[in-house]
Amino acid sequence: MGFSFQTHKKCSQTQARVGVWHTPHGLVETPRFMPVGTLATVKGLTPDQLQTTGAQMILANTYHLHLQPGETLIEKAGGLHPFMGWKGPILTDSGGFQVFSLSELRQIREIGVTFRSPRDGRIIELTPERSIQIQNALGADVIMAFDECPPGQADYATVKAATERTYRWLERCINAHQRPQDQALFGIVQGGIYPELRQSAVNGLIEFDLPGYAIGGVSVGEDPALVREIVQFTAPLLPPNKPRYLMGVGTYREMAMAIASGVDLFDCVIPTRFGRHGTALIRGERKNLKNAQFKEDFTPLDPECPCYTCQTFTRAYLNHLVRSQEMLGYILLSLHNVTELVRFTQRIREAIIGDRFVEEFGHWLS
Ligand code: PRF
Ligand code: ZN
Repeated sequence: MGFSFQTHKKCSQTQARVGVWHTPHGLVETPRFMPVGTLATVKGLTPDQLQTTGAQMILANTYHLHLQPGETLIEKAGGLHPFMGWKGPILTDSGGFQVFSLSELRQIREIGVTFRSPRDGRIIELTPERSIQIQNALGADVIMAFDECPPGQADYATVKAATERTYRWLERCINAHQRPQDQALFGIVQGGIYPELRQSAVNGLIEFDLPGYAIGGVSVGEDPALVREIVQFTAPLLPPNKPRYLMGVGTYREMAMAIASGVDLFDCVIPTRFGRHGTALIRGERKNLKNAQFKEDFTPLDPECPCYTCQTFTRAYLNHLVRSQEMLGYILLSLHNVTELVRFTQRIREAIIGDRFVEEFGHWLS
């Protein structure tokens, strides 16, 4: 019932690898994109629809679920799985990152972070222990360490302090974790744009021999050209026999590049956020379905896409729905977009197996 990760195939030209990861709620075939279900719902999609996208593991957020409806209620429901009706694996993020991107009056101290609840103005404290306690109650298969992610432009001294604090917080997370048998605790590598800090963060993390490792602090406002360098430097430092997860990154180019560096898992809100804004992802491009050019376009979004949207509806119909602000339009686009990004990682997986990764996806790697 526990966790095991095997890599079955390595690319001969890059560090890309194909793996199978067993979790208490089923398999994750890597590399793979994970859709985001912040509030215990991947917005707009039922679990049945979500399953048809090829998604295996999905994400939820400690920060949001603690505020609403609260982990005590979810625990009473039997945990996130029965509460939301998703039978596959789930990962929860630890909350610190969301406090910093979403809350007011936030303060960070050695003990943890405090912030004002956007719901009722109450001051809330999240510590490493509290985050793990909440995640133990939520009951996801994978839980994340409570980390400090400084902004992308932070100077060396600031990032160094945050990276060292993240290490001390990891130790507190490990000590607080009550369910190591059925919940895998992942450590998070911080270190910003500084290779030497990334290296010392990795050295600290691997001491604990955790069941998986994440790369955090990427795509947080630093020069986008540096994302690639950081991931290329950091991913190969992580133990090869454990899953590697690049947090909050999910564009085509960044995923292809990260997979080439040996990353296995990704998450991003792009497919559902774009869906809600009437934008379709089609083979690497973004198309706004509101556009007049689709008004009389009686072809599917992508004739090769197996999703229900592409198998059933035309661009003209989607154009009509989006222009009329009908919710079905946003649902159908979200369904397609999630399918498209999961399928992108599935196609890469198949290409690695056939030793055609660089040949087929090389244009994303330059
Ligand atoms: N830490 C955590 N969650 C995250 C990040 C991080 O650094 C990022 C950065 N891309 C996204 N989500 N805990
Ligand atoms: Zn589709």
